[in-house]
Amino acid sequence: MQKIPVSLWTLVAGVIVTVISIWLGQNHNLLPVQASEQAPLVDGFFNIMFTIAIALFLVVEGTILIFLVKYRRRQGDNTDGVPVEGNLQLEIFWTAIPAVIVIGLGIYSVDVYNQMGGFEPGSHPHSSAHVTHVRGTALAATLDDTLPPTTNTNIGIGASPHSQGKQPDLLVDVQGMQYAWIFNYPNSGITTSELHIPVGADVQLNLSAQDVIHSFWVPQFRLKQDALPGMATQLRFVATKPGTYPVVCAELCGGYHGSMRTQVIVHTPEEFDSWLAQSQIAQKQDLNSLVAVNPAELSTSEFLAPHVHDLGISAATLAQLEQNNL
Ligand SMILES: [Cu+2]
Repeated sequence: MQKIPVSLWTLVAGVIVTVISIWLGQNHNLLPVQASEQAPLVDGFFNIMFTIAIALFLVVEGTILIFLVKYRRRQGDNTDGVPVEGNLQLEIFWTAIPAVIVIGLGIYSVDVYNQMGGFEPGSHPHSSAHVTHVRGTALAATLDDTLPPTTNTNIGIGASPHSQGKQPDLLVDVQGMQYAWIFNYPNSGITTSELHIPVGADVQLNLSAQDVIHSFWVPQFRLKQDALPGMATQLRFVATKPGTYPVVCAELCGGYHGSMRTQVIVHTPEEFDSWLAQSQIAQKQDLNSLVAVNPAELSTSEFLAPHVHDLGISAATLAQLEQNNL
């Protein structure tokens, strides 16, 4: 049998490794659904890194396995192995390849970060707690009494290259504390424990922390931003898929850090408008009208009225029963 040249089987192995790596890099199902404009950028970067990692794994582990079999000690062979010492060309080769990969990934990551808005935090007027821009000069506005003092340092994810110079559609002040998130809508006066936003809207979160460092993380958005005591941070994004996604505190912040969770509800624009209207009414309502009812003061039919559906009888039957009992 004729021997297959090394160059040929190296080529075949290279093609197989490339095909497997590219396929797995695109079909790994390791990440949750993409629900923000930034998510595909992050995933594109992750997939490239994952593809490279699989290729390296296959080449290194595959070589080990082939060598284990091919160069195993045969029966009766008591000779020493071949003494090999240094190979300059090989060393240059295996230093140059990782260097090129790491520099390439570095440049790509900077581009992804720029596309996400990482280089433009703080380029826009904020809510009352932060800064106002007057003819190009940033003037510190008076701080809201209810918020901890914040500096004008702007850290986080700001406008993406295509939203630069534009006002966000929705501003939300987000406060982290041990062990909850509080969302305040400065333009409509609503305060909630869950974040509600409309799909497709350019949302800006102004984050602060009351006590220790917390981190606002929505895995489906592929976004994570620290909330720092005494220092303003921000997170600007566009949600692209209606749904309910978890908000997780991603910075160990104390004994109940693990329970510091809530959710972000991405509404259709119509749903969001009605939620906004309902919340405004609910939060303005006179609290006296919401006082609990003392059941002892109710008549039997009044007391049973909310339960007639579960009892499988109609209100009319109930009235009749009561008549009969009197
Ligand atoms: Cu926390």
